[in-house]
Amino acid sequence: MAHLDQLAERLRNATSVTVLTGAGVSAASGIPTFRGSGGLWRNFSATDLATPRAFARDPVTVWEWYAWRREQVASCSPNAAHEVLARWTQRRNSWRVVTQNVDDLHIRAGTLDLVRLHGSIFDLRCWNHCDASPRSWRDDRVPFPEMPPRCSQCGGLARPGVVWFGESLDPADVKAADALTACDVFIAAGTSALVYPAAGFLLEASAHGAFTVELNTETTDATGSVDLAIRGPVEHTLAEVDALL
Ligand code: BJW
Repeated sequence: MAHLDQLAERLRNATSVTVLTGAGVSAASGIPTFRGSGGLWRNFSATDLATPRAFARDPVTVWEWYAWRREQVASCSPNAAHEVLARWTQRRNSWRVVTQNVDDLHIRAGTLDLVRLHGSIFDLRCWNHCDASPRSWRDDRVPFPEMPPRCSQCGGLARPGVVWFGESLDPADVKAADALTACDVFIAAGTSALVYPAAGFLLEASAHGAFTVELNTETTDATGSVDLAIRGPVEHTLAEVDALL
């Protein structure tokens, strides 16, 4: 309780708050995390499938994985963590959320001005970068009428509109997230803090003088460097802290 009071006190005195979210925030909604025990799919490591190389080698298997995840996300609802964060962004201009999650649960909860570092599972892109198609387009049909889905302009393969390992994030998203590290309180919620550049934002916030917080069920590489680490399910922690504000 002392930790929750400490966080609530910091938040009450804060003008700007940035919350970086990861897969743990959607876990209570029923979406598996990447590196947890439920994060494996068939005989593959989830992170092995999230690469351009995997797609080039076997687009059907990669698309089956994404189609399965799209179905899962479509049947899930936002949980208390998404709802609290959405309310914070609605009530306070400078309280913002930056997410690594490709699901749309922050959006469905009503989060304003969300920065989506790793794209959206409901966006598609042309694998051949054809000139006729936009950079990405939304297609939330679940299931797809044909598998694998195709680019409607050139008829070639479409790919998921997400950021895979080895790919650059959208510079505008990185710039936006970077700017949000200059804040009073920076919270890393439900992320293993292993994947860059997202994992670096916590240290950047600390360098800017932010009070840094980790909300996680487990210890991570970031635990030793934050000002306050609160163990426990983020959906409970955020609901309890919100009630103290
Ligand atoms: C709970 C909970 C509950 C559970 N409550 N908690 C600098 C240094 C080293 C390496 C690099 C670097 N810069 C770039 C790299 C390479 C690479 C990288 O970071 N590799 C590391 C693994 C070392 N980064 C990239 O390639 C990035 N691109 C880039 O930087 O381009 C320039 C460049 C390229 C190459 C070389 C150098 C520069 C792109 C990264 C894209 C990541 N994409 C994915 C897939 C997205 C699509 C998809 O979803 O399919 O994004 S990988 C996957 O990991 C996904 C996630 O967003 C991301 C982060 O995972 P997250 O959210 O942290 O989830 P988990 O599962 O890891 O953790 C969940 C946590 O929740 C756990 O801690 C649980 O305990 C906790 N939890 N339930 C609270 N209820």
